[in-house]
Amino acid sequence: MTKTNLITGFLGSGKTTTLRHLLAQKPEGEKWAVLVNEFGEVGIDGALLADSGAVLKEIPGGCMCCVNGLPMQVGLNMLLQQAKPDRLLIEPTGLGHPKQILSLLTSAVYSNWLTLNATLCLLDPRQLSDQRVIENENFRDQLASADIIVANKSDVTQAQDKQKLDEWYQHSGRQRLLITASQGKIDPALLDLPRQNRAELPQGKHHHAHAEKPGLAALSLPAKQRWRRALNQADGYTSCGWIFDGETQFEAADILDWARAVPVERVKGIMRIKEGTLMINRQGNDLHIETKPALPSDSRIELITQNEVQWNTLQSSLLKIRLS
Ligand SMILES: Nc1nc2c(ncn2[C@@H]2O[C@H](COP(=O)(O)OP(=O)(O)OP(=O)(O)O)[C@@H](O)[C@H]2O)c(=O)[nH]1
Ligand SMILES: [Mg+2]
Repeated sequence: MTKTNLITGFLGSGKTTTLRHLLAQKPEGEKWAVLVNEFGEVGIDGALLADSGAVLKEIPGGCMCCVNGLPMQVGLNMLLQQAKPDRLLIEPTGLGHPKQILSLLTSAVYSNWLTLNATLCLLDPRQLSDQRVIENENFRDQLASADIIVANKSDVTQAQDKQKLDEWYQHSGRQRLLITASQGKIDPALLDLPRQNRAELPQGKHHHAHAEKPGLAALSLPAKQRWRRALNQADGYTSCGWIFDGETQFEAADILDWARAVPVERVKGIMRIKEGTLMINRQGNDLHIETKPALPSDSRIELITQNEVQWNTLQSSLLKIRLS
């Protein structure tokens, strides 16, 4: 039986950061697996977790319960039966449907393969002051379905955010653990806490607002194609992502200016620059970058927003700043 945790949380709350921290503490000799599910088609988090030492499976292109159920089950079965990991950590998209995912994971199909432990929900307490976020049903469900709320980003949390968090916690009714963290640095022992929150889970199939699609592989480029774009839409959000071939390079300053200026809520990218790899991660106005000398095999960047955006205009400016 693989010990399994669902690590939920809204867009940009720090799920992947937390996974990276947890994976860095994996005991030697244990095999861990990660199933990472992204709203966008191009898949960025998988690349961020690629050198983490875990067996990795990606499900891009929408919430994992909405991406065609069968390939998802096949992927999960393969992961459990072939890799036989000691531990499985699942990151659904920040726009995912936690109740439906829990219902899937607790279904008979998996009962002989996994033990579902505590569900962790990452929360950026500042999101409690964002009307568009608190009205989002998925955000509310993520908090409601969690056993442990990780109030992350304590380094940037102000007194008023802390107050909102306390108010929310007091009114949240059900008993669940609340812990504070920065950079997702949580105690891995939390993963062994049992699942206690049995909040009403939906029975049967979730009604999907968009067409089911085959998932299970981050988008790639056909041979000889220099770049391509992929759009996805669900629950009032749109993602637009681009992939560029391994020959294409960008100037770090240009791509950062572009990423800062685009009128969207979330930007994630892994770009090929002259110096190596530039990783871009923007949530709202917070921009975080990392670089490493190794070159990525391609460049990929993804935007997620509730706004009406002229994708073609953004695309033209992105294509213009390519170096080759
Ligand atoms: N200041 C600050 N930034 C953080 C902290 N934790 C994560 N971040 C940053 O927040 C951004 C989003 O973090 P991710 O870990 O990618 O968030 P996520 O929940 O996986 O995002 P999605 O998968 O897109 O929903 C990144 O730029 C991180 O560097 C923190 O404790 N403090
Ligand atoms: Mg993530």
